[in-house]
Amino acid sequence: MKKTLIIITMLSLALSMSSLPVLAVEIGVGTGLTRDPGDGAAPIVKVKWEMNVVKDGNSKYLGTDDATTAGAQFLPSSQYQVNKRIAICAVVTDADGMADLAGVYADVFYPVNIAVGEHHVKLSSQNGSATAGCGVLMQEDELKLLSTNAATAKADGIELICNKIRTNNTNLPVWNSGYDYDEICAADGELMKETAKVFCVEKDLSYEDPAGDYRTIVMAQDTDSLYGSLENFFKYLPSTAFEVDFTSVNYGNVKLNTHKVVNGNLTFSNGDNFPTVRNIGNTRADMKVQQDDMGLGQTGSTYNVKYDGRVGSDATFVVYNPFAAAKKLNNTLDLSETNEMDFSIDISKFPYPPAASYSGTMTLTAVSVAHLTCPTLTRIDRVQTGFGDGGWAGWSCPVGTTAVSGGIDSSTNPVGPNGLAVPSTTVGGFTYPVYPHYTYTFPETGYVVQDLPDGFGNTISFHVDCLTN
Ligand SMILES: [Ca+2]
Ligand SMILES: [Ca+2]
Ligand SMILES: [Ca+2]
Ligand SMILES: [Ca+2]
Repeated sequence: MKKTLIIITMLSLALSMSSLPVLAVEIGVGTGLTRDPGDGAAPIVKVKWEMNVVKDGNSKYLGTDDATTAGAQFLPSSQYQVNKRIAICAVVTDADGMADLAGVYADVFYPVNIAVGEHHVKLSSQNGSATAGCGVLMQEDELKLLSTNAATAKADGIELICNKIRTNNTNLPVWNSGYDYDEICAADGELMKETAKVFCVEKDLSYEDPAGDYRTIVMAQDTDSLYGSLENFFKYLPSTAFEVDFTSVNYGNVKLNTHKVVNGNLTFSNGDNFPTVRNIGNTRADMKVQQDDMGLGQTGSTYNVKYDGRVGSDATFVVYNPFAAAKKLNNTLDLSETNEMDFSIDISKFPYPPAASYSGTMTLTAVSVAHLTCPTLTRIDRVQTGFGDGGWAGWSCPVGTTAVSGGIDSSTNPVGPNGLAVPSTTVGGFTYPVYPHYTYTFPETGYVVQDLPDGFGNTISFHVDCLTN
């Protein structure tokens, strides 16, 4: 009986399938679920830290970082496209047993309010967000057991946190409340009993990731979807560094009182005779230059030669005199930016007797410049009373910001056309910048509203969102 039933069911299924219409369009289907709250105990991240990936002669982590300050600090490589690799580690336990642990993860976030600029390129591993900087998620990684060798796993974990780090870098870790070295390293403690274990993952910061404080959350999840977490910040220490593709600047044939310019280019290629500089640190940088008189001497107290230079063909030249203090050049190099350096010379007098050629020394240095900041969005709410029928009103964004969105929040009568007052937009037949009630002066932008012509006046509440430029 049962067998017959199954056959019939299968037949009807086959029939109904063959009669299904062929759909030529996509259908969006909503999906949903609720997380099983589970029972049992949540995992606990007892302690976490970040460290260098440097190892001892036995291929075991040394547990170091790059500054003695509490917590983890790291120096960038200050070398073009050479990453800084760090390890993120944690001691995790679950009262239901280590087998109940489903996974341990680390989320690293870029520093807040630091924009990376247009030249920054993310590593392929930094796939947590579409963008970089401004506090977004850099990436999530899964931590694995420090050692998969059952024979040494316990000893390896104890050696790292209870010996190397506790002894040599004791202020490195951040502790969950109620835990410390005495607790986890006790002779009858959880590491010894293997009811807690050390998990680690290695990840890369790029040479150009901005100096700053990186929020790091370690999260442990168990099979009941219960989780415990612990977060801190590690610091990517600032290093201002640059490299150039030239070891000399040859001004060539120079005539008296003739401003002679040596142009750079955007191609970083050693010895291409077109000066190029690139930022290989993790701060923004201004170039500074200092130069001797190339043996051209003085007339009275005035040098017979002066120079100028700039970074980028959009920049204004800055003049510098021989032996003067290092002069800062325009413009600032953003993170990992490559740009040309243009130099020029202007000789007002050749000393007598003139030589056939002159040579001297130029010294280039760089100084750090504050990071770019992130755009912020501010909403302005406006209640406009006393609209005549069909009347207009609007509101502007503050100087330094641009209107990016807006809308009507409420009104006492029907509202007519309304929209952003920004270049290339039209609202109610009027195109920016001229509206019946007001003419904007670029770069001023805002939001404009017309009452609907229907025989009634109005009170209209609207808002405009202003983004910093
Ligand atoms: Ca559990
Ligand atoms: Ca430290
Ligand atoms: Ca070049
Ligand atoms: Ca009206």
